[in-house]
Amino acid sequence: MLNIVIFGAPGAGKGTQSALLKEKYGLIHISTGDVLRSEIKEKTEIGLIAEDIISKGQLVPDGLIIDILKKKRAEQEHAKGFIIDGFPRTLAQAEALKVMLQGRGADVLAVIALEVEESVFLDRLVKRGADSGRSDDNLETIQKRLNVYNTQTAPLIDYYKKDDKYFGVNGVGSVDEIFGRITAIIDNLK
Ligand code: B4P
Repeated sequence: MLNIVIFGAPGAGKGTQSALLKEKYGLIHISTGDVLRSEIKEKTEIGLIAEDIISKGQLVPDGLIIDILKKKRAEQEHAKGFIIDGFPRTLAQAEALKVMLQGRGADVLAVIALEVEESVFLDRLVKRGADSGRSDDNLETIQKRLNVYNTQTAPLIDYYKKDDKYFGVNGVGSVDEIFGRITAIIDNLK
């Protein structure tokens, strides 16, 4: 089973590249950010909890997001593999993912990290905020998200390096150039 985690700071381009990878390799794309935004739109119980947290740039509780991922995976019992985008974001989530996959005799093949300088992703997110109307794409919230990334999510880099699963990719360039860098890594591992 081909399980790829797309990793990176907010606005690194995870969603953009995941959509292309899903097509190329015939995988199921699970974006925890997209799931949460859809829950908010439909005003579900989860959406009501997540709305305020996301607009403040914080992470929703681990238990809630882990349940979402389990549910999404269970819905796709016979999938060839998954592109997991925006998850894990904490060490507890990484451990939960490991256990979830091991239960099916599977593992994460690679964590592909899009490495982008702060000035580049700040610019991208501010531009996206102007079009998307996303409550978390304004400068003040983006700074908070960055702080959350540095304190809670960046420690996962060492976690996956220890397992030789971490692959850093230069996330600056055209979307096609970056896609080429990622597929070169995946094709080499398959
Ligand atoms: P996400 O939806 O994961 O948001 P993101 O990190 O901002 O997006 P991404 O990196 O995918 O950027 P994109 O491709 O769109 O999370 C949102 C929030 O949900 C989190 O802050 C958190 O509150 C919550 N959440 C989600 N998952 C969670 C979890 N596991 N645990 C707890 N909470 C969780 O790219 C950004 C912009 O750049 C786009 O406008 C795009 O067009 C542009 N772009 C992309 N590639 C480009 C390129 N090569 N050149 C120029 N522009 C480019």
